[in-house]
Amino acid sequence: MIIVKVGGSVFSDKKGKAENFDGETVRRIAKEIVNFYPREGFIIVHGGGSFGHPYAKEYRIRDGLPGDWETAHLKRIGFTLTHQAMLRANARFIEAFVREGLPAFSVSTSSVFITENGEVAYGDLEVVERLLELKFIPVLFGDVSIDLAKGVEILSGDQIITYLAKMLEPNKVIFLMDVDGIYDGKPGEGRLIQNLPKEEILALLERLHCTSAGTDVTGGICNKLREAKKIAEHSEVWFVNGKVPGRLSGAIRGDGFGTRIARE
Ligand code: IP8
Repeated sequence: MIIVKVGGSVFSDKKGKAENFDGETVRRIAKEIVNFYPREGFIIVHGGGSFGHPYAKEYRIRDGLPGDWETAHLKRIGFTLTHQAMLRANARFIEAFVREGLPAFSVSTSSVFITENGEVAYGDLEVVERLLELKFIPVLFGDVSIDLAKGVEILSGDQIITYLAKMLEPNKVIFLMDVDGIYDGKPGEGRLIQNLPKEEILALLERLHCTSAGTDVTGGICNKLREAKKIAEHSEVWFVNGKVPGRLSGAIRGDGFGTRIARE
């Protein structure tokens, strides 16, 4: 089984209009998967892109639920609006996959996971496992979450993948991004790292100044790298350009162009 994370910047322009969706790219991703399914099982996890992130920022969901009624009430509304925006993104994914003949099935993240400070504290994967057995393609997404410490939180698709990798031990986890992989510098600049040993990730995080969050409410490339370090305990990890036709297929086959972190 392979887990594919479709980053928000692959299916939408994060700086563009609210809820813009690159249907052509998502259909092409589905077409690439058609060549491997059902010999290979897949779980898809997509990010927030121009759907979830603007609401999450506006309503400061990551700050948690405050004590006073007025502010908490507004936050509850924002929590719901963020989730609804993610459901709209998810519906677009399901439609595109089904159109290509893939039995993609929506699994609503916030109904399956509970977090503690943004990390999965509890996840019920029974339905996901049964769906896989029955040859469905579960499609999860970065979402809001009920949080044991803060009341409300954002659960990033990257955190979900770490949990799924730990529990389900996939053959591979593939992160689709809008750049060719992990760079020894700013994304898209510097040298592309084609083979990244797990034990070098910490030093790379320091070189990339990954001490503060980027533009995403969930921390962009730094968060991905931190999660990749944990995922590599359970699975091979790839970072490839999801905007370029054939790169996903290459990563699935194992001879692709991008960054590979071998499973240790
Ligand atoms: O883009 C964040 O998911 P990510 C989801 O995978 C929301 O980090 C709701 C902002």
